[in-house]
Amino acid sequence: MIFNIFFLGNAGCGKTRLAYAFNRWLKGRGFKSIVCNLDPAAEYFPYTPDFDIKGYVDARKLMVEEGLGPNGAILSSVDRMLKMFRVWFNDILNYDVDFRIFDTPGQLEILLYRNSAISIISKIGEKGRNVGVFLVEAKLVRDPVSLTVLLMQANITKVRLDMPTVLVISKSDLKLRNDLEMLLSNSEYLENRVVVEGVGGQKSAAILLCKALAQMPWRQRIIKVSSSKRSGFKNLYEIINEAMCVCGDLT
Ligand SMILES: Nc1nc2c(ncn2[C@@H]2O[C@H](COP(=O)(O)OP(=O)(O)O)[C@@H](O)[C@H]2O)c(=O)[nH]1
Ligand SMILES: [Mg+2]
Repeated sequence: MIFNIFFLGNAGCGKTRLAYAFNRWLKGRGFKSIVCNLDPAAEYFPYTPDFDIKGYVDARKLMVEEGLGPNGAILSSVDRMLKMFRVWFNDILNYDVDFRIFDTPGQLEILLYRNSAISIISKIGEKGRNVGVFLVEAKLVRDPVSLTVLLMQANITKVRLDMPTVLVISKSDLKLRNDLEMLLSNSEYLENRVVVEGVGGQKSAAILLCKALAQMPWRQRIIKVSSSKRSGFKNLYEIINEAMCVCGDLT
């Protein structure tokens, strides 16, 4: 069985670096693995992907050809990617692999709200098993309200993309909040911190979000990775495997 691993998360959360670093780690363990860039607007890579969608659909070229702005070009690119799916996906299928790592577009909202993007992911899932890795960038979690919003987004992503998804803290070499793991794994604690630390008129709404989160716990141990330090990859590998085998408790 081939695993299709999708690195997901907000722009800058570390998807591209991790795709590269984790791919190398897998290869170092003797697995056959490739990295596929699915971002038609990716400008720069710190590595050369094995497959680059830009060879087929390039948002920058579409801007010129169709007279579109940057966002319009990305949306049009994703629609085009779906139309041409068989053509480019055949390139990926030519690789004999255990793991396909997919680096996804910078803007998470494209995956969440564009039906074409969701169809593409589901079609990829017809050849192998899809698993999502939602990256929570440690630096962004300065306060419990921002974490609440991120966790909500992770849940929305899981629901929308309809695949087993694990939650991972990225850039863990940077200073973390001391109680980050507790905030992530204990929704009552998170809610208490929102009550104590939350500010502004929407605090009561944030508390309601925490209550909703309590109804959809992640039921997994917290995994921390760092692409800079190349740490946490064994744990990431294990939790990805577990997510595929059991659809329940990963604590
Ligand atoms: N300290 C640190 N920085 C990282 C790490 N991974 C990525 N970055 C930095 O975060 C920025 C965005 O990373 P990138 O992988 O391009 O994020 P993406 O937009 O999600 O693909 C870059 O400047 C990276 O150098 C990490 O593990 N540790
Ligand atoms: Mg990227």
